[in-house]
Amino acid sequence: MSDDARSRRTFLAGVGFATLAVTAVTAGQTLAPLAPFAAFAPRRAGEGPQGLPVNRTAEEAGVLDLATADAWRLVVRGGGSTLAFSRDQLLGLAQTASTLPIACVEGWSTVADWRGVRLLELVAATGAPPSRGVRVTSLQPDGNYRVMEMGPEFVEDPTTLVALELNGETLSLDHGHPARIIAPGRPGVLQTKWLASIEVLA
Ligand SMILES: Nc1nc2c(c(=O)[nH]1)N[C@H]1C(S)=C(S)[C@@H](COP(=O)(O)O)O[C@H]1N2
Ligand SMILES: [Mo]
Repeated sequence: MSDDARSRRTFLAGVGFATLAVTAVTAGQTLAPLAPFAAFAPRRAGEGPQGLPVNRTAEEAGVLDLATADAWRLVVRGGGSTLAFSRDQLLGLAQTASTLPIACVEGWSTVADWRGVRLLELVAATGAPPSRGVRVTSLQPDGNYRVMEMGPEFVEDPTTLVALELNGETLSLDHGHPARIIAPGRPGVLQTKWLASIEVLA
């Protein structure tokens, strides 16, 4: 065993309790025993790409290929129609800025500047009435955060976005590229990253 590996092992033995505690509070996520520890650094508030911590990276979520594919489209279903938007097409729609926090139950909350298309506008484009909830599905193949539902009060809120930019830059892969949801007053778990589709609920 190399010196590095040995000191790492000693170090990890010392944090056994902390690792256990983190595993317990993240129950429901499928994580290898040491994975939560490895993810500590980027979860510290104020750190991470684009000045915002990362809850789960694109690689960890298994979305790298789909999230970087030219063929990616955001599918929006409602009012009897199915629309598909490329990222460029979304950027061609009216862009709205929202300053909203991500508040993670794991103990951090960071305010960020988001820019993108109002969810309300995408719902309206299908012809569906605005006072409906939506079901949002991520590119993620599995896991608890793959599907999320949002009530009409959030759909109608003009600050709720399909975000394309974060803190003045193109949304990074780990923060949900090509597009993610950002809505006011919702727990971080519901701020779905790596969008695949949005369905207007009946
Ligand atoms: N698809 C998907 N969206 C997700 C998650 C996830 O694991 N998968 N994590 C959620 C959680 S728990 C939080 S706190 C935020 C964190 O967003 P950030 O990593 O961009 O800071 O994303 C949310 N959106
Ligand atoms: Mo979170």
